[in-house]
Amino acid sequence: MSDVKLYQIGTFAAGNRLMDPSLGTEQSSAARTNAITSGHRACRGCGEALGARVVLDAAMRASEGRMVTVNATGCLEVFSTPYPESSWQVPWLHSLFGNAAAVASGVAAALEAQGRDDVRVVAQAGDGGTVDIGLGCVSGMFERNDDVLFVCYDNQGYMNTGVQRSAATPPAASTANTRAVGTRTGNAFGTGKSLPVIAMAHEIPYVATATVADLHDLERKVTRAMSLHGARYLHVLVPCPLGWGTESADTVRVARMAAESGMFAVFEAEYGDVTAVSRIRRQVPVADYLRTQARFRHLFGDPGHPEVVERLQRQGDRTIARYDLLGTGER
Ligand SMILES: Cc1ncc(C[n+]2csc(CCOP(=O)(O)OP(=O)(O)O)c2C)c(N)n1
Ligand code: SF4
Repeated sequence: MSDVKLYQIGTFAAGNRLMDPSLGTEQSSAARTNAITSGHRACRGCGEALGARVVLDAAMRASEGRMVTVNATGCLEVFSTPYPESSWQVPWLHSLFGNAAAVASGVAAALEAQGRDDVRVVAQAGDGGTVDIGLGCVSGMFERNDDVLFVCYDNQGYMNTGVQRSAATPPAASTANTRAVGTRTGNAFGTGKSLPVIAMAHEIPYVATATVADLHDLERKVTRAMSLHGARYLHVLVPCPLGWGTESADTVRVARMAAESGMFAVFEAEYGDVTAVSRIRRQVPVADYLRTQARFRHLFGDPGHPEVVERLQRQGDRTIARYDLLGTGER
């Protein structure tokens, strides 16, 4: 007889229920909230699925399950709700691609009109639905200080529709509409925008960034955001194996390298001022981070584009200095 292997794949999986609770992971605790169930159709190793699960589980715990989620069109919506199924265990509304913030503001206003202050509102969208088509609605929500936590899952492109560039796509990345062909080196430098910085400019109560490499940090930031009222913004870096050309098993490692190379700053801000940063423990050369991803492959061919890699290294160095990520105090 062959050995029976038990895998820890989710709270209610048979393997987890048969194990002694003291041996199980936190995920296997029956008391753990479970906002999104397994069985959805995200790609293997999808950072967005991992990020959304951790964010919504933490929000569910913080609100004791009394919450409404508004979800923009994008991968997260598509892979979690193939009609007539749904993976969501929380009240969940699908908005248009660009108006999740406006719909969430409407839900918050309706709750206020009903005199309900016990139900919290969380909006979520990809980077396209946040930094591009959603920007006006997001900015309006910030400006009015509506009582909504808006979460952007930043996979640095329009993944749902076939990996097109967004304003969060890094320079030199090859995407469906910034192809690296011939002398072209992918997405142009000097384009795009930082939504966390734009959110801070609105001086809203809370802005934070995080990655799926540090799930405790992500949970803590959701809990902090849920303890506050008014407009709050959380920007989570979520590697996309399909769009980035990374190995499915490397999602967490790639997210960690993004932070440790300075290509993604992890910090918190309140009312427009940075209040905390996650220091880089072991700095990683930007080239090592880029090499993990096929979307930057053209930079390392023969002859490759060492001048572009150097420019990206300078960008990482600037971010490290701006947020003092090495703790040297040099800005
Ligand atoms: C007005 C409008 N234009 C285009 C689309 C098609 N569309 C659906 S999702 C999407 C891209 C989503 O990208 P993003 O928000 O970054 O989320 P991701 O899929 O990467 O998670 C696009 C272009 C649409 N639904 N509505
Ligand atoms: S395309 Fe990317 S974001 Fe979409 S489900 Fe696959 S891994 Fe996740």
